[in-house]
Amino acid sequence: MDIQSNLGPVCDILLAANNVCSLTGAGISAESGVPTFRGKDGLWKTYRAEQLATPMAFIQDPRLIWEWYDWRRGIIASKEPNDGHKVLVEWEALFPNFALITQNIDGLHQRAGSKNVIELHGNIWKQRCTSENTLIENHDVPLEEIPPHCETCGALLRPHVVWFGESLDGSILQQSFHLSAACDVMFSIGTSAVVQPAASLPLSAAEHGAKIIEVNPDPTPLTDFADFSFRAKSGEFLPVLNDELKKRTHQKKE
Ligand code: BJW
Repeated sequence: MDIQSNLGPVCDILLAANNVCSLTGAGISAESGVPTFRGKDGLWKTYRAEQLATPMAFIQDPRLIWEWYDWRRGIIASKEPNDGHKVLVEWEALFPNFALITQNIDGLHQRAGSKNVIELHGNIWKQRCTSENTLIENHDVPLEEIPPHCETCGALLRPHVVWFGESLDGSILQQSFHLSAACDVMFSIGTSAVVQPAASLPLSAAEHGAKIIEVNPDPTPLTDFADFSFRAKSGEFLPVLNDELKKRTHQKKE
């Protein structure tokens, strides 16, 4: 889809919108240098998902799984939010209601400055006690102990993330479907749109009448349902769209 000729129509829709929602995936952090899962150089190319991101794998070999997360925490800690993350920070102020729903566990949206981030798949900087379910924030890189144990009860800690076959937090999921159903415009940014139930959020938004805008260098299963699908890197496209939006917002005020 040609970017220049479609910026105008997208801005018109956005400036008339009350509720704007954005679903992000690993692709928004790609330009920061955080590996995606399924793209070229994705994490799953060297490690098979079913070997590592499952509760069974953790039960069988907690050390291996924690070593993998420790390695990823090291990568993420050394990276910075990019221009795509930064635009979404500005959108919290630009739109009357803006919701940011992410599948990412890297915390880069928050580091960029986004205040309200709905994390569908958890957060790599949190650990959860396998016995008491308590949450502990931990930013050590590298971890002092692998696998780590709960200081209170001694039980094994696990990463506070959602693995395949595990349910997402019920209230977070309910809130996300509610926001998707209520929005006028939904962005799908940097996600392969294959992992459920996250991939259903834009479809639910479309069913309720929202316009769908996809930003991804590659087509996805969502592309055919999107009103606009921009084949672009989010760190490059979002600033261009944002500049155009700001230009038109100022023109409107004059
Ligand atoms: C750029 C870019 C740039 C590159 N700019 N873009 C229905 C049918 C079949 C299976 C299921 C089903 N419902 C549920 C399932 C099972 C499963 C599932 O969906 N499997 C599919 C793979 C088929 N889902 C689950 O198990 C979920 N739980 C659940 O549904 O519970 C109920 C249930 C239980 C049991 C049975 C049935 C139902 C839980 C899913 C948890 C996902 N967890 C992970 C790991 C998190 C922890 C960790 O990181 O270690 O979450 S998997 C991984 O995928 C991670 C991501 O959040 C998630 C999504 O990936 P994402 O973000 O889309 O990344 P990529 O790499 O896939 O794509 C990157 C994109 O960026 C690409 O398109 C690039 O082109 C693009 N890109 N550079 C913009 N610069």
